[in-house]
Amino acid sequence: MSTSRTDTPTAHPLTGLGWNPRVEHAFDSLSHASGHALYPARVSSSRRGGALVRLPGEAHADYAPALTRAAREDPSTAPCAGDWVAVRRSGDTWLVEAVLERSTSLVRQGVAKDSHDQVLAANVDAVLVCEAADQGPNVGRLERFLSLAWACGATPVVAVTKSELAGDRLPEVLELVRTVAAGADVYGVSAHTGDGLAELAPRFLPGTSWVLLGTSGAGKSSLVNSLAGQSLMDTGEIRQDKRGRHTTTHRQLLELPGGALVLDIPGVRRIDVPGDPEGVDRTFADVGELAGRCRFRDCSHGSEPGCAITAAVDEGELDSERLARWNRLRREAEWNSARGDQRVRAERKQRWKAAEREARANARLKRGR
Ligand SMILES: Nc1nc2c(ncn2[C@@H]2O[C@H](COP(=O)(O)OP(=O)(O)OP(=O)(O)O)[C@@H](O)[C@H]2O)c(=O)[nH]1
Ligand SMILES: [Mg+2]
Ligand SMILES: [Zn+2]
Repeated sequence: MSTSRTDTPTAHPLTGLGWNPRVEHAFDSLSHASGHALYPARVSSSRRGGALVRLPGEAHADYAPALTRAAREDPSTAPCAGDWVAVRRSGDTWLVEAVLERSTSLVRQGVAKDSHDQVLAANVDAVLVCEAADQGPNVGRLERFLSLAWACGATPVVAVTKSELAGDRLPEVLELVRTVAAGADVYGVSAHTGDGLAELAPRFLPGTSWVLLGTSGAGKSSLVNSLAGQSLMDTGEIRQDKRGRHTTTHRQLLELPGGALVLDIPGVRRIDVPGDPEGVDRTFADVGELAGRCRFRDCSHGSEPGCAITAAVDEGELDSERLARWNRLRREAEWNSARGDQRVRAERKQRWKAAEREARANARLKRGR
C-alpha cells in the first residue's frame, strides 16, 4: 500500500504562530477588498512607526501612511506585539497595511481625561498572572489583574513565583491565593530551583497565546526563560536608578519549544479595571453568588433584611475586606464604563466638527473665495 504525499494535509506556514480559522477569515475578507497583494503576519514586537513581524521569517515592516495617521489619533489602533497584520511589499521593504481585528486585547486605560488606552497584549488566549511568593502576596492587586484578564475574554492562570523564597509558608501562601483567585488555577513555581514548572508547563498548549502580567521584578522573564529552557529575555534586579525600574522595556512575542506563544511585557504596577463589570463579577463569583441569595434583588448589602452578604460576613464566611474590595472594583468598573461612553461621545463630536469644517472649506472653494 502506498501513501501519496498529497494525502497528508499540509499545515499553514503560520500555524506555529497561532494561525487559526478566525484569523484566516479576517485576513481573507481584508485581502479580497484590497487592491494590493497582501500577506498575513504576526507582530513579535513593535516600535513607533514600525514593527518586527513574523511571516513566518522575521522582517521589519514600516506602517503604511493610513495606519500611521490612525495610530496618531488613537494609539490603541497601532500594531502591538501579538497582533495579526496584513503586510505588503513596497520595493525592498514591507509595509503594514492593516491590523486584523483582535480576538482579545489586554488594555491599560488612559488615566488622563484626554489620554488614550494602551494595548498591553493582543490576541491572547490566557493571562498568566505572576505574583511573587515572598512579597505578600498582594491580594488586591491579584483581584485587579484577574478582573482585567476575565474582562478581556482570556483565561487567567496564576503563577506564584519565587516559590522557594516562601519556605515553609508556601502552602499557606498558595491557600490564600487560591481563595482569592477561586476561578483560576494556581501554581507555585520557582525559576531558580525549577519547582512547580513540570505542573505549569503542560498548560502551554501548542498554538495558544499567553501574556505574563505582574509587577516589575515579579520574575516574569525568568519564568519565560525557564519554560523555554534557554535565556530568551534579560532578567534583573529591580533598579531604582534614573534608567527606571523595568528590566523588560518592550513587549515581545516568544515561541516556547512546545509550540505555545508567550508575550513577555514590562511590569505593570497598578491598572484600572475596565468599564466592563463582567471581569469583576467573574473574579468575585463567590460574592456574586451570595448577592443572588439576598431577599431583595436591588439589595445594597447594607442594613436590608434578608441580606445574604451581611449574614455571610457576620458568620465569618466572607472576609469583610474582600467585600470592600468587591465594592471598590465594581464602582471603578461602573465609573470607567461611564467615562468610556463619554469619550466615545466626545470623539464623535470631534469627528463631526472636523467634517463640518471641511464642508465649509469646500463650499468656500466652490464659491471661489
Ligand atoms: N529567588 C528567586 N529569584 C527569582 C526567581 N525568579 C526571578 N527571580 C529574580 O527576580 C528578579 C527579577 O526577575 P525578572 O525575571 O527580571 O522579573 P520581571 O518580572 O521580568 O521584571 P520586569 O521585566 O522589570 O517587569 C531577578 O533578580 C531574578 O533573578 C525565583 O524563582 N527565585
Ligand atoms: Mg521582564
Ligand atoms: Zn444583600
